[in-house]
Amino acid sequence: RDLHSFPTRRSSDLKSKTAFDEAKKYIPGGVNSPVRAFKNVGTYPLFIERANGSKIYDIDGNEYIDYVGSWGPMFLGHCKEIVLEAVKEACDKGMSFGAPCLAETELAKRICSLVPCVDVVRMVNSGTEATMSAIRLARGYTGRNIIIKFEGCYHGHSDSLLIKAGSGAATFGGASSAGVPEDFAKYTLVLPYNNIDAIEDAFEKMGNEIAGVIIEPVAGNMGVVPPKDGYLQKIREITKKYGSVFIVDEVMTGFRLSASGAIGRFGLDADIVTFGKIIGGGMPVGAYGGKREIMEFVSPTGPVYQAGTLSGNPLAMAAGNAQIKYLQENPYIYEEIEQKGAYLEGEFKKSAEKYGVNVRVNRVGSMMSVFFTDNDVTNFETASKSDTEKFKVYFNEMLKQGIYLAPSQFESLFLSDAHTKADLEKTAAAFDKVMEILR
Ligand code: KE4
Repeated sequence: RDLHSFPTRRSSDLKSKTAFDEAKKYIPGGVNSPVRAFKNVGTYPLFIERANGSKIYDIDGNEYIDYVGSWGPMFLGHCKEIVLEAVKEACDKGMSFGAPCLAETELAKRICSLVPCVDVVRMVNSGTEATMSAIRLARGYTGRNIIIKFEGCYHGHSDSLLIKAGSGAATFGGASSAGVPEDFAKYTLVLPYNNIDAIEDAFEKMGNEIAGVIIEPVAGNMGVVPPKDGYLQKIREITKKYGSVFIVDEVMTGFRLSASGAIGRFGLDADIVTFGKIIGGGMPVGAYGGKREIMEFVSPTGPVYQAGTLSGNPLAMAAGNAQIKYLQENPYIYEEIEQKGAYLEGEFKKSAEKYGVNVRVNRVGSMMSVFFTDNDVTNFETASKSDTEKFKVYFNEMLKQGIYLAPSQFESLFLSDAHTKADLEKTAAAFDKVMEILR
């Protein structure tokens, strides 16, 4: 089948096309974050008018079941009453003070009470700020420069983390973005995910120069790739042995993969944990926290500077507190969402099998990806062997059936508490049709 010939759009969302042309006159690429431009799926994006529960509605009034959920934050679904009420109430008292407020302490206490290895936590405004600060803290605390990250993991767009893998496993790579001085790359070592030998080699070679290791405990930015059994625990062991800081990036997985995130799901110990997305309930919030003796190196108690005008602002804290509090009071959500994920995974696998389409479905809890490949996907190298032309057809055919997925093979589908059985059945039926097309 010539997959290139598939029409990528239906005619019922032309207002979005016009809106996109207009946006491109004033915003780079017409978007405020690149992945939203739908470049990877060969078409123009939908402009969203509103959302509610598991649904989003474009400016043409079309309804979609939303599996992006603002890339993770909308874990309780859109317009969750308890979150909206909290934000409206906070609004009436003032949007931002630039001074301490009780809501900051409340959210910090919630995070510390839920994540065992977090004694102290600092609020920032995005996941990027959280990981950028965590890296600076690891360097300031250890007095070392080298950071290890993993190929296919994304931790936001700070210079030290926009680095691509080198040719050999333990060789330094180069910048993965223009504008990052090559000199920066020499302090970031990029290793293959799920490869413990590569870590051991790197630490044998330069362990005493390594400030820290940062990892997605379940990768969500190369598509979903779970850690191999014992892999994360091994990294914990090695970093402890060499006095390096172990940074677990839970911006995506935090409070999603369990009431205590991946840390709780895997019984992990980390020195620093970064957060974002769900802790903001849809408002711009990031955070980094960890062991007291490390966190006290952060200004004003220590020499590592970090600051932010709107960090911990009362509106964002109101949204974050409302969402996290609701999760604390309704732990059944985690079992339920596990079952929703298992159902969808099962239905997808059944349909692919029925039509003989080679896919791998990787899932951890409410995070899932469909890779169009016939090899197991355990790292970036195997993920990048997927057939992105087939993904493009999958994405656009699902969209035509009212299913809104992340517009890239290298992203995750996100289930929320708001997705109903009917939503999942409709999604499974839509996927079945796509498999028939792709057989
Ligand atoms: P933000 O700066 O986008 O809030 O967070 C950066 C970040 C850090 N760590 C992890 C594990 C992340 O997944 C992210 C951001 N995730 C992407 C989705 N793959 C955000 C979507 C986008 O870039 O528009």
